[in-house]
Amino acid sequence: MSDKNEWGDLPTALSQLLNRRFEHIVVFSGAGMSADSGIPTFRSGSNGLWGEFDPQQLATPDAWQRDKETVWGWYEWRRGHVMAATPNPGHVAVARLQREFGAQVVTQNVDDLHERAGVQGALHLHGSLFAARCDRCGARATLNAPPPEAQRRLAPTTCAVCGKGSIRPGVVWFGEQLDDEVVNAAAQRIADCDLLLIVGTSGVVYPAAGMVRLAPEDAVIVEINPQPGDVAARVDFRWQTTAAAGLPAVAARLAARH
Ligand code: BV8
Repeated sequence: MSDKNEWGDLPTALSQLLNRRFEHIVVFSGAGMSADSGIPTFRSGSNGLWGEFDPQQLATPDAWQRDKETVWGWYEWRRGHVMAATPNPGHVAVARLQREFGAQVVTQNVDDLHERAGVQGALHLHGSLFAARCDRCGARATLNAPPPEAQRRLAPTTCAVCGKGSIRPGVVWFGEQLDDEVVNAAAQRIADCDLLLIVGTSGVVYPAAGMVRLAPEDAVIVEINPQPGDVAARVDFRWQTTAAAGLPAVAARLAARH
């Protein structure tokens, strides 16, 4: 059952759930948020020249120690792919939720599509493809444009500060700790929310996935995902749709209420 109205085919039950004023909206996004922008998700997307690798094998300190050039080639391909992509209507809707209702973003994603759609202050639990640092002294490094064509193996640059380390991606690899400050700020946001939109995550990567449990008992929790994930929170409504279709409808519904 859905209301045919200006907010698309929002299911009636969800429309009723959203029929109130929310003061603290949080969008918790995963790789599915960017799927409609052509960015492969972590568990089901194509992996280009690195097809023989499971992304989880490449996104580790061991892979970096074992074969920096393969790992760096992969990250630079991904960075170029994101730069060539554009924010999808889901990203645009999240920026509208922030502009009109002060919504905040906590994301597991390492792309900058939320920011390019206009979102400010998104917390990146797993870092960013657009940050880089020395793997030895930790000095931040600025990145030049990635190579125009994917390079299966690409030598990382040597750190200009210590002259010994290699410049690595500014992301959190499997087996690495998340940044405490980012985690604490994200936890506070979710603990204060009255509407939590969980978008495009399989909910399998911890500790990020477990953070949705911090939402208050009386918060409304909505999952937007074509295949419902394993989200750790109690969910009031699972909408089996894409981020690009679901989020604009939710934003329009909330705008009609406010
Ligand atoms: C930690 C950055 C502790 C890198 C990422 C053994 C050793 C060490 C740790 C562990 C271990 N075993 C388990 C762990 C914990 C591990 C973990 O959780 N593993 C999982 C796989 C079991 N976690 C960690 O290692 C974390 N650190 O625990 O440290 C510690 C303690 C002491 C000392 C040292 C350490 C660090 C985890 C961070 C990993 N880095 N990214 C990079 O990107 O290269 S995680 C990576 O997965 C991405 O960030 C991605 O966002 C994230 C989560 O995946 P999802 O976002 O959910 O994406 P996924 O593909 O899974 O799902 C996509 C979803 O979208 C699907 O549900 C799909 O249906 C949906 N979808 C598809 N299309 C659409 C859509 N939705 C909407 N619209 C659409 N159109």
